[in-house]
Amino acid sequence: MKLIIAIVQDEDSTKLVSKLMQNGFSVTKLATTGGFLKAGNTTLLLGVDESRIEEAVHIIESVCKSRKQLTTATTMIGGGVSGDFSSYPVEVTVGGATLFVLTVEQFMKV
Ligand code: 2BA
Repeated sequence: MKLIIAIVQDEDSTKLVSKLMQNGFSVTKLATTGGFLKAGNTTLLLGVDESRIEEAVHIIESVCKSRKQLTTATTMIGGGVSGDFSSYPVEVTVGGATLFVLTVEQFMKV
């Protein structure tokens, strides 16, 4: 068995969980926060038989869209001598999905 850890955007999570469940995958949904944007995202845990990894990844790919998001970057003005800072908007592309596929040593329900 493998464990897929999928970090997806909140906007895609409801549709993605429904589609995975309709196709017989078990899913645990966690509310998480991205370190860079400090904005909410969703992390899904899926215990998947090795033979169904491709199918799960295909479903995730079909639902999760990449989007542009604005964040703020800060820079020092005047080489930092005056201690002044200026903020400016920066556009980043987020997603579709960030996936980690791990080998599960043991799977038990007790
Ligand atoms: P965030 O950390 O909030 O990152 C959101 C988006 O900001 C990233 O999208 C990427 O486009 C950009 N970004 C992140 N770090 C950056 C940096 N140091 N400099 C410039 N731009 C940066 P994605 O790559 O699609 O990542 C979406 C979310 O997936 C991330 O949210 C984070 O929660 C997670 N993630 C991505 N890679 C990860 C990794 N290697 N380990 C753990 N979590 C990861």
